[in-house]
Amino acid sequence: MLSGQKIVVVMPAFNAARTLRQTYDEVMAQGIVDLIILVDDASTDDTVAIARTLEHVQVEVHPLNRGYGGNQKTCYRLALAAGADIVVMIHPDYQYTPVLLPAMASMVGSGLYPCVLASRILGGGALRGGMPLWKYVANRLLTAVENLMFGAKLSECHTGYRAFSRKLLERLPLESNSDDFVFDNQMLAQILWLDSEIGEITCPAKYMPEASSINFRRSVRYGFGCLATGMRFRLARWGMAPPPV
Ligand SMILES: Nc1nc2c(ncn2[C@@H]2O[C@H](COP(=O)(O)OP(=O)(O)OP(=O)(O)O)[C@@H](O)[C@H]2O)c(=O)[nH]1
Ligand SMILES: [Mg+2]
Repeated sequence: MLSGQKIVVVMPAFNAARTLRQTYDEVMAQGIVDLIILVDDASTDDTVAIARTLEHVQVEVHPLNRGYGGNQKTCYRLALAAGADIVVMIHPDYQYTPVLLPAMASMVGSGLYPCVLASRILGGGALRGGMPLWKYVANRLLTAVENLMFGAKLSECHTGYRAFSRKLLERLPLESNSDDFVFDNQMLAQILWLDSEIGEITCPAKYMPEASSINFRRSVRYGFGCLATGMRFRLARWGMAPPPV
């Protein structure tokens, strides 16, 4: 709880056995989290077995792999059903620090920002944390192009550490989004379309061997998906495509 608001952390998990416990321990150590919802996307390791041993964790298992976006659809649906006032998504691969949870949740809880993104670009956390140079350059270029199309000024559109208010989540037609990684980008486009305020906070990044990292082929597909998302948004602004919400 934070100022009487229920805080639910969602973790879209896929083969996160090696990093789950560490992420969990730090999330709970923040002392504000009421419930963690871990959705397992048909992992082939011990993710589910480990998750089931953890207190305050609701575990949901997809019998078949649906993808990162499909996983998040389940995460947000269950978080709303659990009565969350504030939902924070954090990857269970320990790439983002749970220490920022109270800061992000209070930015949402204050009512100022219905959406808060933890940026690895603001403050230079990405390169310091070992983000491969090609990913960094692609991130900056894609973000620049998308800012133009969205009419936004975000430092990065690609962080996987995000907090949302219940009210905002209830307004987003998330089920219509992709089941793949581009889900994150489509969700952002929907939030921007609603003219919702987005807060950003500096965040360190951590690239270590245990962390899950999207490979080159899927990154390329994700990149083109982002460009398509930006283009559709711009066409919608011009009245030449259906709006994202
Ligand atoms: N549901 C689902 N989740 C996945 C899949 N692949 C990865 N994930 C999860 O999605 C999260 C992000 O995936 P990553 O591959 O680390 O991608 P990323 O963090 O956006 O990119 P990097 O900066 O390269 O690490 C991780 O928590 C994974 O557990 C998948 O096929 N299905
Ligand atoms: Mg990762």
